[in-house]
Amino acid sequence: MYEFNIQNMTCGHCAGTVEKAIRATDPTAQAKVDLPTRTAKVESKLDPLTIAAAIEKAGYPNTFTSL
Ligand SMILES: [Cu+2]
Repeated sequence: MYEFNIQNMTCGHCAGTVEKAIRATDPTAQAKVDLPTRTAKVESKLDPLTIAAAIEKAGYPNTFTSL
């Protein structure tokens, strides 16, 4: 499980866009996007760098840490 800190995720629309980007990259991913803390907890078999790149491509620069 990885926690992504996502810049610019300021409203529900943003959170939805981030969640869609994650699911489009890995349909089997478990993703919990939390707007107030601008984070997403993601359980995925993919390399977290791949997830991070997809979130960034959707317009949200981010960093991640392993949980
Ligand atoms: Cu927004």
